[in-house]
Amino acid sequence: ADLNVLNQKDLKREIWIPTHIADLDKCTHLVTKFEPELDSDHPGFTDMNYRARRAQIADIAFEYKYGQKIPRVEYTEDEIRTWGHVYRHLKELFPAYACKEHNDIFKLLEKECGYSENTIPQLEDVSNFLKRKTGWQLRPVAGLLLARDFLASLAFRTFQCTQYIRHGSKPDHSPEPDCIHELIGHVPMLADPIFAQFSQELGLASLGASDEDIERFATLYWFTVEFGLCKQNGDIKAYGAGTLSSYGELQHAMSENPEKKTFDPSVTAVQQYTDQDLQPVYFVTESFENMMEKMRVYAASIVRPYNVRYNPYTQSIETLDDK
Ligand code: NLE
Ligand code: FE2
Repeated sequence: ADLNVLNQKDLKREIWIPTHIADLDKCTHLVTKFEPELDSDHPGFTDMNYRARRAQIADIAFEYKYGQKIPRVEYTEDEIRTWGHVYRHLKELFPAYACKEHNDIFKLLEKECGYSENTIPQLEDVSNFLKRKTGWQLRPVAGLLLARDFLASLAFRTFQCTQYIRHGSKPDHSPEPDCIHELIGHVPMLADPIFAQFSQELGLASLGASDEDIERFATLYWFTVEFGLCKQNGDIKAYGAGTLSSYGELQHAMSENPEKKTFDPSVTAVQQYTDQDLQPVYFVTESFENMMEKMRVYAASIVRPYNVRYNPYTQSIETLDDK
């Protein structure tokens, strides 16, 4: 048994991990899924203007290097109309359905960061807002990333953030991320100190993990950061970005239809999920602190060749061999 553990440790030591925040320039491997170019079910598949626009915005991400300012996008009237439509619908639902943290920070974003129905905020401005609040920052990404790359960026308090917007013909729900999802779903939560910490720890736990464990961490990410629900004053509220950026999904999640289970990392990590459509199952947590405690216990049970910690002064990962 000892020999097995040793072999496993040696093997995993060979998994490359980013050790400085600039290494995230190399963590940009895309998964080609749900793209308008390739997926005939995508609402933009037959819309050549939309596809050209997506390619144009993707180029910003392909050229981006750590430390640069995120180039601004001048959004078209059509794009702003789509944004405004979703924004209005979501804003009507947030007071009753979003968690307190999201509601509070959303108001702050309207006050301090130019969020409104008529303006799609620029990633550079939002990134600077996040830096001030929790030390998180954004970097532009062209689409869905490999789970290993995406999770690794979280370890550096860096969120890989799409900049294009969903097709205007299907605003209520999108299976792929877009700037509505990132800016309205993720950004408010990343500005909350506890949630910011939770998200980074999930990223740190993933560094150097086996492919099987990456799959489990990605599933945990899915049922927390993307689609998590929490209890607040006896009511169930949404904190997951996938739910908070889709008025179709938010109404669905709050209805009696989907199944709601108690968050438990060892159960949640292996729950099947769909990334195509509305979720049939959600996990509910008592509090973010509680969720973070449970995740720490789970992460400590994973076999890795080393422990890691983040050094915020050098923006580097330090590996600790005393595991
Ligand atoms: N379903 C979400 C939305 O429509 O905003 C996006 C989820 C991305 C994982
Ligand atoms: Fe997301």
